Amino acid sequence: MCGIFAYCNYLVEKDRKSICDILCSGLQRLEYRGYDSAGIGIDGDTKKEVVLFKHVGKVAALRKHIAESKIDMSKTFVSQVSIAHTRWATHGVPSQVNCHPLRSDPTNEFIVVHNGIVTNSGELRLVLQKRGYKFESETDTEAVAVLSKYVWDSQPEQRFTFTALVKTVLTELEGSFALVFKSVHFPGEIVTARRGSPLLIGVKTDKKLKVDFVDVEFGSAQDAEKQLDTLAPPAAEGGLLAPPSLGSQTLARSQSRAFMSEDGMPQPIEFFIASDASAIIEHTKRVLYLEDDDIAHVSEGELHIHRLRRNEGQSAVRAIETLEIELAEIMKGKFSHFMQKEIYEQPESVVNTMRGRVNFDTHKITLGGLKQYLPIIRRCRRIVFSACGTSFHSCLATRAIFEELTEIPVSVELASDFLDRKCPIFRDDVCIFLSQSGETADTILAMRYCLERGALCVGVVNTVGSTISRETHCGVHINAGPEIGVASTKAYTSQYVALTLMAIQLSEDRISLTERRNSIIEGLHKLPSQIKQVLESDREIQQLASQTFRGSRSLLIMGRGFQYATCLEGALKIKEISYMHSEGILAGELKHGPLALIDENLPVIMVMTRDSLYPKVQSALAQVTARKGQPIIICNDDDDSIPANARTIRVPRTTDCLQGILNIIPLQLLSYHLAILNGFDVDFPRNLAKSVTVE
Ligand code: UD2
Ligand code: GLU
Ligand code: MG
Repeated sequence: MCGIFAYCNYLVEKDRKSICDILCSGLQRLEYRGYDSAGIGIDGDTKKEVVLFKHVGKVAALRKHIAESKIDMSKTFVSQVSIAHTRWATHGVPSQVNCHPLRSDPTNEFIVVHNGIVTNSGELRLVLQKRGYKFESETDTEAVAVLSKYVWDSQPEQRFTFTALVKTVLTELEGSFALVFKSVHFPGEIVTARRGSPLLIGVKTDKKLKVDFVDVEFGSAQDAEKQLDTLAPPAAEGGLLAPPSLGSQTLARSQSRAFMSEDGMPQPIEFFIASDASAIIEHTKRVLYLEDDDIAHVSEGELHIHRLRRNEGQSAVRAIETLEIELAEIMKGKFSHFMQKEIYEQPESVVNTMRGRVNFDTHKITLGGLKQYLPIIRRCRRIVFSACGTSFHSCLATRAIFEELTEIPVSVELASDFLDRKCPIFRDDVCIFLSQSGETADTILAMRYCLERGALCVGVVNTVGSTISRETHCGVHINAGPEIGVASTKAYTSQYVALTLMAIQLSEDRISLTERRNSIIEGLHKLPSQIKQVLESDREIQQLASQTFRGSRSLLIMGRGFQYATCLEGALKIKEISYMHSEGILAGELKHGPLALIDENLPVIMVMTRDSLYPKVQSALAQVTARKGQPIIICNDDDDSIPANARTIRVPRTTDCLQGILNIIPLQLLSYHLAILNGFDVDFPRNLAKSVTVE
């Protein structure tokens, strides 16, 4: 989820200080992505030695830590490889030992940096521990490092190539990752691989490269099967029993034509591996993007790309492209602002929230952090949610499904008001605290108040190691990845998903609700592709913003039931970044006051997706149109009972309790476009801070 950087020089002399500088500058270029700690792994004074430097906090602090060490900075290397990482913790708090590179053992035989989540690390860890391997960190990544050593140790003749070894390791991993491996057994070599997390390789030479692509080397189908067979038997211990085969040793070798010099002599070359181009562009503009399941091997000044097997219709080359973009452009990708980028990340971030927790085949949910506490939570007399802002809305959005599935009374509190009221809290209450940063002052105070009163306190946060994460009895990390834009978008949808998972898990002992739970899990399965579909209406929403709402002073958003939270959250987004007054209104409350505002001029959005309350929202619509209001209707794409002259925003249909995740996205986009039209700084709205650490 965070930043990777690696540097390989071949026949280009560098002293250790320059190498450390290149690594730290690379990491600094990745800082914008957000992170909590940083580290590097470089060659020691002998070929069989690797040295690690790690530090919690900023890269600047890591630099200082390196500068203060006793290591000889003037030592020169004609060829070497080194790796670096900025971490956004998902497994284990930010601490020096959890910081990457992670190592296989105290002698640093194998070291690894990793972005993403290895979901079966728990099982791998158990199997490896049984075989006598020791772990020192709490990370998922360490299992990858230790597994590398296990594979190495299991071949006494040690005839593995580095690539074959990593291939064997990769076949055992589940989850999503970008990985870079370095080993004392393979000095001067690096292997890197990706599955679901971006990686690219920059190439720098004085002479022009002969060709502008690299051949992909495929394992023969037979070979791949042989390898998978030997590892696959899902014996009691998870398939790690069989000795790993030599796999790709017999791979067909095609030359990487690009790196041969004209006269057949080795030529000086440098490679830069990174999770995004911002860290590479100052060194070279020539880059090659890896595809999922590619395994790249850098050694002796050559780059080889391997794959386990060839898939139908897959390209057999990777092009070396020339980047013509500016740094600022790379950081935000094709997006103009972080907020926009984060809105577009939602198909992936919701998957990260579910990763390793939802089994779509067996319809089973496992939130590791709650496991032990489920019986206590199920027995409680009520659930009290406390949160502020967007987090508060995610509680409101999921309150109904909590009540329906658990049949426990649920209240949702704004943390500041909860404290003002000195709300009575008892030992048999379960109090759930939501915060993206885990540092929201009001929510922390509410948590401490409940802790003092003996209630079970549960956290739902995006930041591992944050105050709420540490001080609650148990909880769930939403794993949405760092969010840079002040207006929360992907964290909201991830909180929503995490809370829904929690409600489902709490009710798993209720047989009568099995069908209901399964239909929600099916809905979760389709969510990422449906979010993508909603994002396709961006252009229309942009038009709507410029044609309909521009210059308006105020905007009302109405809905009810599951969609009340959508209205509040949509209105908050609009206020927050476009500075336009906006109000979310419960449609049931219309005739108790807000109807007085309606005329032909006031812009209104009605959230009217299909659920059991649809007829009631229809009647609210009638009340509004009867007052000459001309609402824009957010409705399902298959809904043909919307009045023909009404303007609509169409969204795909999902289970009622998940519909809010799809419905909020057009409103996020709308707020974004309104802010742009008004000329405001979307990522840093005036008067607001990303995490509100004061009361
Ligand atoms: C956890 C571990 C991971 C690994 C994995 C094995 C972390 C961050 N995650 O991931 O290391 O062992 O299990 O399957 O180390 N918690 C709170 N308050 C909060 C949020 C979380 O107390 O606000 C606790 C939670 O009860 C659990 C731990 O922190 O004990 C990790 O929570 P998680 O949601 O990351 O759990 P999981 O199972 O996904
Ligand atoms: N899951 C790994 C960890 O918690 C990697 C996180 C990242 O992508 O930075 O250490
Ligand atoms: Mg917030």
